[in-house]
Amino acid sequence: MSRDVLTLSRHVLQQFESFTAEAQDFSALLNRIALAGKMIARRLGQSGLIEDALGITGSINVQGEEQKQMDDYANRAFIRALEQTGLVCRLVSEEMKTPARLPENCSLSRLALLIDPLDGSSNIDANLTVGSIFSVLRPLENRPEADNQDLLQPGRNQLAAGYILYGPSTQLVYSIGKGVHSFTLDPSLGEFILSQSPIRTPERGSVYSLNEGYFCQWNEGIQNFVRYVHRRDGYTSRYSGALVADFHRILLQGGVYLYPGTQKKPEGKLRLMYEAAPLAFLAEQAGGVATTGTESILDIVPQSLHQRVPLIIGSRENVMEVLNCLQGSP
Ligand code: AHM
Ligand code: MG
Repeated sequence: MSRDVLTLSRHVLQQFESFTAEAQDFSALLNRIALAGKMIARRLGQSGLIEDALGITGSINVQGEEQKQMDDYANRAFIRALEQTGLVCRLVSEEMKTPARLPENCSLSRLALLIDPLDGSSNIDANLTVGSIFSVLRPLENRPEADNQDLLQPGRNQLAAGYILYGPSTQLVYSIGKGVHSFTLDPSLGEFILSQSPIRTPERGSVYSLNEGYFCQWNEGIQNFVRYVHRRDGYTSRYSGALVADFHRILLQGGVYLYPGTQKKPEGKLRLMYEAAPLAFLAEQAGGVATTGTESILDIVPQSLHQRVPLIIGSRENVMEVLNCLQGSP
């Protein structure tokens, strides 16, 4: 089939190489994730026109952050897209303290979906890029009443991971452990069509991406890295405030993204299970690296669903330069 009509669901089937029930389930699951992405993209596109699309809900989420109207909409879009599909039994979200249970799906599905429904939501009210991040795990228990401890698995156990980027076009990037592939939403067809496959991250890039406003709160190692890039020719700074957008640039063009811990918050800001781990899975699949500074993101065994973790992710050579600086030898 010609590349210009290779849809996401067809691509997932092709990745499995044989037409098994598992292949069909993953194809259907990616299709429903894509549906949530289309709903969110449509709402974002009209957000200046619709009442209650912008601003805050007045609620504080499990992270202790003000929930935006679009955070709430995006979370509900994922739940609605997955209800009564038989595809996902539990759904963990940045916006919900405890996972949503979809008991009607549990007799058919042994999968759990973990999401950051709207990443970078501080960008929304200024009409800037945001994203959604997802990760698929197989729970160790299959009872609807399981207490969710069985979801605390290292990122290497992910069966699939990806994100949707709501930029000038809407793109979906995913991996099932067979390389990284990107799709662009064709609004006239209402379909995500293959646009780049496979994606390989360059061994090094010129971009470093971190919020330098926290400079005084970082440890000496991270400060060393920032001083190093300021001294060295060939580095340029890019930081959008949306992890998905900053990571996407680095995935394609190389460089390094950092969200380190601070002296007050050594664990940093980003959540392990639905932000750092899925992006780490994609980074490694594309030939890149993701680490806390001391261990690989994908090796961490989570202690809790909403655990935070420092993140250094991107091209192999750039990440090595950060690690050298952390060890005191820039
Ligand atoms: P969010 O998921 O609540 O939007 O928070 C995560 C976001 C990332 O997208 C982004 O890289 C980071 O927070 C920005 O944080 P800061 O404003 O501290 O630089
Ligand atoms: Mg986020």
